[in-house]
Amino acid sequence: MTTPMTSTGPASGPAGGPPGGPPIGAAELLTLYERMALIRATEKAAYDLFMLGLVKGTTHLAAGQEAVAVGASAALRADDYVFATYRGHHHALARGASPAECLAELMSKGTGMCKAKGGSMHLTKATVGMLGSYAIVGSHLPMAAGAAWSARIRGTGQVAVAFFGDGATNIGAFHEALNLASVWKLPALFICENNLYMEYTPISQVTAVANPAADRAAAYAIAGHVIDGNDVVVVRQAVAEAADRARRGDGPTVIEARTYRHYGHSRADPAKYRPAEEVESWLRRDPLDIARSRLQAAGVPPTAVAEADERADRTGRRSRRASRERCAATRPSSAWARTSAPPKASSRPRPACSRSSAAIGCGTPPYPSRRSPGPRWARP
Ligand SMILES: Cc1ncc(C[n+]2csc(CCOP(=O)(O)OP(=O)(O)O)c2C)c(N)n1
Ligand SMILES: [Mg+2]
Repeated sequence: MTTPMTSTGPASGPAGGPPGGPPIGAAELLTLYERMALIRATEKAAYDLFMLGLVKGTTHLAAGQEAVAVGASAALRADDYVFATYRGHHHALARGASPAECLAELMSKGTGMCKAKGGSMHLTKATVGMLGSYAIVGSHLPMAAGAAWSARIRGTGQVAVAFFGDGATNIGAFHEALNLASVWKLPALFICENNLYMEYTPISQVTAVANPAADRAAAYAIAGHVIDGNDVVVVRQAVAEAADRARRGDGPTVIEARTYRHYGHSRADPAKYRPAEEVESWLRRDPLDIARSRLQAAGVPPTAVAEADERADRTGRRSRRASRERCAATRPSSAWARTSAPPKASSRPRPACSRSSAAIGCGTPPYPSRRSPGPRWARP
């Protein structure tokens, strides 16, 4: 049954400040805020490196969706399993991967998280339970069910989490995974990051139900919840409850977290298909702003928040610099030594533009300049 646990996003609920949420200590809230700020800063660095032509292939940035990964990770055990999509930077970083190893992986360096065997779309770090990012839409949901099955057989109490997009709910693997997870009461969490679009298509135009993941959960006798995916506290609470149920042996849960990507689908997408008012309403509900409102309400001094921002930005800048230095100083990963076709230097022409991400809009404007303040890092 679909249960709205809390407020949904602006398309179906009130926009603005955070709803009344579960209790969370001010110190933990500040930690979660800083983690989101760090992810934002790391993706800013990824954007800059991409514009300099240093990232091989493309990137799918998750700016705007950080609260899902950070809130969920805060509710998980260190040994739980996480599976993500090609839009998986935030999940890897939320699980504890370092910005430097993430950026180095994007640049196909031997110092990268997967020693250049993965790249942006396949970030994997088993030591933090990040069991991979997958480019084939929906493919990792049955894998997460398999990991959950393994955990149950071994009696470890671990849960397996699959993060996926709204588009994956129209793929057969989504339905196969939910069905088996329910039949076998697997300790699995299916967390849909419903950002309203599958590539350039509004999910509402190609889906028979309003809540593409949560509404379908009922067909498999799984509880489905729609939550505000931009509120890190709401996500943390929903995932904590679902993980508890799974560990108790009560089976899987579907959580549909409504959120929005600030950028286009990938770095090639100017995202002009999104109505300006829609973009504006979601930018007003930036997960960092919502967390900041919560921090203020919790009495955390603005100086502490500013310090967290500064630490996150500094780490992002350092990681970017370190990755570039390594780029100049080290050879590509030995991964390529085992392939017959070594990677070509990126031949794609990059738009002529400022080297600064403050100038986003370089032919592929991801943010609606003039219509909104844009992302935090690009604001004057
Ligand atoms: C099986 C399969 N079909 C099509 C594609 C091409 N494709 C790549 S991303 C994407 C959209 C997925 O949208 P969604 O699941 O909502 O994730 P989001 O990008 O919004 O995070 C599609 C159709 C693919 N990678 N795999
Ligand atoms: Mg989507």
